[in-house]
Amino acid sequence: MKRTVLSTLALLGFLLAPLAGKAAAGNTDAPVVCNDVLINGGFESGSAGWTQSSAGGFDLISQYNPRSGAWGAYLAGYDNADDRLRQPLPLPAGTISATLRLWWSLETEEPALANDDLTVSLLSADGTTLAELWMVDNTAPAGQWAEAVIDLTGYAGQDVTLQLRATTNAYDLTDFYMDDLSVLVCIPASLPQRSYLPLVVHS
Ligand SMILES: [Ca+2]
Ligand SMILES: [Ca+2]
Repeated sequence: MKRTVLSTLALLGFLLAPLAGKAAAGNTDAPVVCNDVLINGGFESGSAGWTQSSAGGFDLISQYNPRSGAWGAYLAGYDNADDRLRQPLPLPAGTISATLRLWWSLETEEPALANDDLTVSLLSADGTTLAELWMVDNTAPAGQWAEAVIDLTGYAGQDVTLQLRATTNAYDLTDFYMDDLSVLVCIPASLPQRSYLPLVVHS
């Protein structure tokens, strides 16, 4: 009986030793808080959170072809398009992970060549392009929604603005659609936390 008890204690000690070492090393078990920092990523609150510009003068937030809800982003759909949606992103120094997710779809009259495209970029504070993160052109499969997942962790601590931009050439239309965007940012709970107010859904 005594030998059995000792063996059990030894086994427990063996099992607990790595855990104790891990905790003593710190960080690994530090509390983490994750939030979607993107405002109105589903466009259900109209233009809230977004700055838009369109070479054709179009409202880029549309009820034409949303993936979910009643509203989505509809970029291009005309020749010589240059349509942009922008939103500043809070990516504080110390961010553990930051992940952009978006859903996109396209329709096109282009027969073969890649002439029209949709890009996701980060702009720096002065408006110049800091990084082009992701791109799709008119040769991608049309008529279906697909998800893109983009790692933003490397830009933590910088003053960045997300830009979604569609450009087209002078002939053969392409429509680009986006919806259900999110930017999940995880930071240590010890960092100052932003407050996130519920958005009012516009009618
Ligand atoms: Ca939506
Ligand atoms: Ca075209």
